[in-house]
Amino acid sequence: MNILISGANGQIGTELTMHLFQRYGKDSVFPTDVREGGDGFVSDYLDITSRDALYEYIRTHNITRIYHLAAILSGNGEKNPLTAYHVNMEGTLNVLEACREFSLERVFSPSSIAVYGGDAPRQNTPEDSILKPETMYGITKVSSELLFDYYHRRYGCDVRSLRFPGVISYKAEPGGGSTDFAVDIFRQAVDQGHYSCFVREDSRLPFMYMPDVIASIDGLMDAPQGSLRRRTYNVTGFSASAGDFAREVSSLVPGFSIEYAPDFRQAIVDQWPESIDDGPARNDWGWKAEYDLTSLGKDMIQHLKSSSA
Ligand code: AKB
Repeated sequence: MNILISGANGQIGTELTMHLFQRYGKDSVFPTDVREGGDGFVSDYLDITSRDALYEYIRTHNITRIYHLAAILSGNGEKNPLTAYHVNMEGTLNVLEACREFSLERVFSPSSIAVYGGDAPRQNTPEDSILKPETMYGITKVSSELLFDYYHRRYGCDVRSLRFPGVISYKAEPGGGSTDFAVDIFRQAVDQGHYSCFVREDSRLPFMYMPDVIASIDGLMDAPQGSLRRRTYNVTGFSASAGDFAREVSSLVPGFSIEYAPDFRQAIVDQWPESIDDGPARNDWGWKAEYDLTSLGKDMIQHLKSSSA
């Protein structure tokens, strides 16, 4: 198997690349991105919005599987809606067309809680709720989910997706999402002892720690086709408010202080569920998160302190 990763230098890509190196061997994994960077590896330049460039790369490296992570997230998407539309929609369509044309064995691409809008229930939200997002990012993610269903139904493409909540990790920084406060708070606590939070204290959202994110991707991608009853599954770890994070950080970093200065991202998170139902993922392929806020908090602070020492 030869694996292409798009968006390999991003928050999930950085850790997924290292994980897939270990699992499948470095010679079988091809990290790509349009950005410089990459922690522990060098990515090839690949603009996923160019179908010609993608096809050329697939032919050259005999790619058989794609993890398509490249996307503009919710916060940056509201600053540049047309760029978000272009990157997210063209990228997804090119990957799906590649899956069909090259008969790829399997494709993974993340979706997001951003598919929900204010009309969906905010507690324990199931997959098949009303999906009327108000951000460009959310609109592209709903459209991508529908395209995954279409390519599977019409062409038999094995495309799989997970609706992630806010993702928390200490290695690569998140890139312009509205849940980034839950990462920034740990980083700023260790660096400055203070954090100015861009959402209100009572803003409560679902989250997942990176080891669980990687485990969920493996779990879905390893699941036998026959066990899957849908293309896109909700997955979640725990739900917490900005105030819960602040209390957790205070217990780990003496003297930590926080102020709340909501900006445009407040309106985005106000549309998103406080918790989501991941029952179908548990039932169909045995998904179960390991980390909660307490175990994640300890691990984050320990790693951030040792890397800043
Ligand atoms: C964002 O905040 O945009 C992302 C997401 C929830 O998909 N972290």
